[in-house]
Amino acid sequence: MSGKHVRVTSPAEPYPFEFDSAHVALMCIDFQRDFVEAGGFGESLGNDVSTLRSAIEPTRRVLQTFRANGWPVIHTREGHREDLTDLFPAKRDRGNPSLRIGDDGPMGRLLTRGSAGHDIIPELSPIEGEVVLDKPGKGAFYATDLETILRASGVTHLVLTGVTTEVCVQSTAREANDRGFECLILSDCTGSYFPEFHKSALDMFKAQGGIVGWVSTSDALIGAIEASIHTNGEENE
Ligand code: TIU
Repeated sequence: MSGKHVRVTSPAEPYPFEFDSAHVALMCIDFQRDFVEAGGFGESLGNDVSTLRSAIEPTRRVLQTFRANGWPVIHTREGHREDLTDLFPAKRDRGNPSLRIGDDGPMGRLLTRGSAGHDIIPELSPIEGEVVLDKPGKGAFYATDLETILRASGVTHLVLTGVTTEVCVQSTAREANDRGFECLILSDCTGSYFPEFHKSALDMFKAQGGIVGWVSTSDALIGAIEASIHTNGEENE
């Protein structure tokens, strides 16, 4: 492990979220041009993609905090092999869309690895040493080696950011919860094409005493991290 080692207690709902920095990772889920920018997969489904942009700046600040402390970051990208052999017909044809995954759009082939739309937006680009995980489904554990990566590095607590709240973020958080990981979703670092779904997904997540996990904000988490580092941080090599 490298970086600052502290215990952090972040204000959260339904009650504070505690973690040891030696066992935490930040997940940035599917911040891809295909979902966030005009001309991508999200817009091809009829969505107003501008609703997701508010999540970018708070996520950038959380990312900066994790990087400054040397804590792990995992980026995910939803998409498919160029030959589409990992694309179920059920996913390709759902909703009888005019453009399908793999078809050409303004940013290249929709939701297809290697196309410009599949890239992570420049504001949140991964840097050297960060995991970039390609996934064919909504949940980041399905058909990937995410669980192996997390267990191999001793991660037990996840801070989740990304898009969209009720689709890939929620699916990933539920998969993580069933595998015994403690999950905190940052409400301002996630976004949905449907504001009411964003709210409902987070309400469901934290209800019943945190039945799936915790919800907080970027400011609350960053403030708690900075306070912990200030009072009792130790430098590790
Ligand atoms: N359509 C939608 O809201 N989301 C997705 O298709 N994928 C993700 O959430 N990444």
